[in-house]
Order: sequence, then C-alpha cells, then structure tokens
Amino acid sequence: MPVSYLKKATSRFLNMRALKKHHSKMGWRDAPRYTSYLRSCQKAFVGDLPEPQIYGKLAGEFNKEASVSVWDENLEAVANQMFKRICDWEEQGQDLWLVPDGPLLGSHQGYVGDVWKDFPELEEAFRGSFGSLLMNIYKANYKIFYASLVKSVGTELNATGSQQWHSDGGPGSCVIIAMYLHPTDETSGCLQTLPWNASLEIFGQEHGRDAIVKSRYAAENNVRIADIDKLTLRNLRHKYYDDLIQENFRDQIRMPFGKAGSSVLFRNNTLHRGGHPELGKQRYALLIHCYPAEVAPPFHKYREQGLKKTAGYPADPGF
Ligand SMILES: O=C(O)CCC(=O)C(=O)O
Ligand SMILES: [Fe+2]
Repeated sequence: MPVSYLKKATSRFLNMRALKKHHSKMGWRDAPRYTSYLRSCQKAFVGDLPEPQIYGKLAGEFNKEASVSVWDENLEAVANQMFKRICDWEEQGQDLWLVPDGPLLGSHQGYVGDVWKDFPELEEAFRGSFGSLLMNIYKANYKIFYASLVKSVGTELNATGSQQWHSDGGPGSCVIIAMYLHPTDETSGCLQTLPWNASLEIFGQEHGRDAIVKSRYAAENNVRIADIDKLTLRNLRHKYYDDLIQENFRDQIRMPFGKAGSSVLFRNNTLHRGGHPELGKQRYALLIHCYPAEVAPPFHKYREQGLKKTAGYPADPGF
C-alpha cells in the first residue's frame, strides 16, 4: 500500500475522531484547542448558573440535538424595536444592505453598519435569556465574537451559499444565535438544522461520496478532477448533502419559527441551511457568534467598539 494512501487514511481517521470529540471540522490539529479553552473557562467559573431549571433543560437539548430554540417577551420586545427602526430607515430610503453579486446573487444581504452600535437594545437580550442559555450551555461565562444582520429576499433563483445544506467548519465551541426580527412561518426561509448524530452519520460517508460525485462530474464535463473549480466543488457537495438529507433524514430536520424574536442557538458544524424565503417573502435575521469566556462579557467594550465581523472565527480562543 503506498505511503501517501496510508497517510491520507490516517488523517481522515484522526479528523473524524476530532469531529466527534470536538464538534468541529477544523481538523485534528486545530479542533482540540477550542475544547481545552472551554474546559479552562469552566474551571474558572465561580458562582451559580442562571435559572438552571429552565435554561439547563434547554442546554441539554442543545447538547443532544446541536440546536435549540428560545423565545420570550423580552426577546420579542427587542426584535420589535429593532425591526421598527429598520423599517423606518428603509422607508426613508437609506441604503442599509450590501447586495452580493456573482454566484451568491439572491443570497444574504449584509447590514452595512455595526449591528451592536446601531441596535444597543441587543444588550438586553444577552442580559436576559441569551446570556442565561449560553452560560448553561458552556457551564461558564461567554463572550461575543461578532454580530451580523442579514436580509434575505425571496427570488426565483436557486438556493446558493449558506442557503444550501452545509457545515461552517469553525471551532466546536462556537454557538451561533439566529434571531428573527419579525413573525415567521414555513415560507420565511428560517434556519433548518439536522441533529448532531445525523450530521455525523453523513460526515462519516462523505469522503467516499465526494469522490464518486467528483469523478462523475469530471467524466460528464470532460475535465480533470484536479481542475474542478472551488465553487463547482462546493455546489457538488451541497447538492450531494441535499439529496442525501431529502432521502434519509427528512423527518429529522428542525426548523423553529413563530413570533418576532424567535431565536435558534446552533452548532456551526452541524448540517444547516437557511435564508431562502419563498418568492415575495423576506427574512431579517441576526446571526451572532458566541464563545466561552473566563470572565463575564465586557458589555462596556462592546458598546464602545462595536462587534463587526473581522474574521470567520477567532484564531485564538482566548480572544
Ligand atoms: O441565514 C441562515 O439561516 C443560515 C446562516 C448560516 O448558515 C450561518 O450562520 O452559518
Ligand atoms: Fe452556516
């Protein structure tokens, strides 16, 4: 057996083991750092977790299913305030959204400003149920890496980018909060997630399937596998996830929706997709990336400096 084959097989095995243990597709070299940091945050935590009888139960669901939904009147009030302001600004003709072009046309439009600075009421949501739930999930303090706001408009175009089933591939300790600013229903393009075990089952088969899909594409299009471009590769993988999920995991798809302020907390590595509303529908959603911390969140710093996205994930878990 050639050495290179053995090497590849070994690293695939190690990566799969790291994925199971660390909830991350970063690979066996990088994934463990984020879990180690989470453990040190848990050791540093003193005091009681907030309302464990409510949020501990929800945290248990998050740990099992890789996502959990939450809603309360405080979240609804925050969502309503934010949405009213956005609608007012849009009516005044303000340019609030960066419209993507090229292959991601029809996908998410990102808010141009700094979400945390422009919507300070968000702090209320974190001082309330978001913070309580994050602390019960981490069994430690938490911090925020960035806050983004996206507008998705229903078009006749096919789903692209994160509207297709995917795994983000970031650190396993990241919890993403998706919060809708208005009432939603089945047609709103809400976030869909698969439970962790279903995602793992699919990841376990993915190498073999990937190879088949790639060689079929190469043969049909008369190109070498090595020459297939990145976007095509991503589309092929998304398509294969879609087919597999519709075939075998349809009944396990979770898609919470409801009143304004309805929110989902999810693991970025579990398979998910969202933001592809039906034609004539729109969806306004916050996407906030959270991580464990050794101390309570520095809200004063967030208020002063904002929380714009600077990278997909923190290179240092202790940021
Ligand atoms: O907009 C959505 O619902 C999907 C977002 C997503 O894929 C992500 O935040 O990682
Ligand atoms: Fe994603």
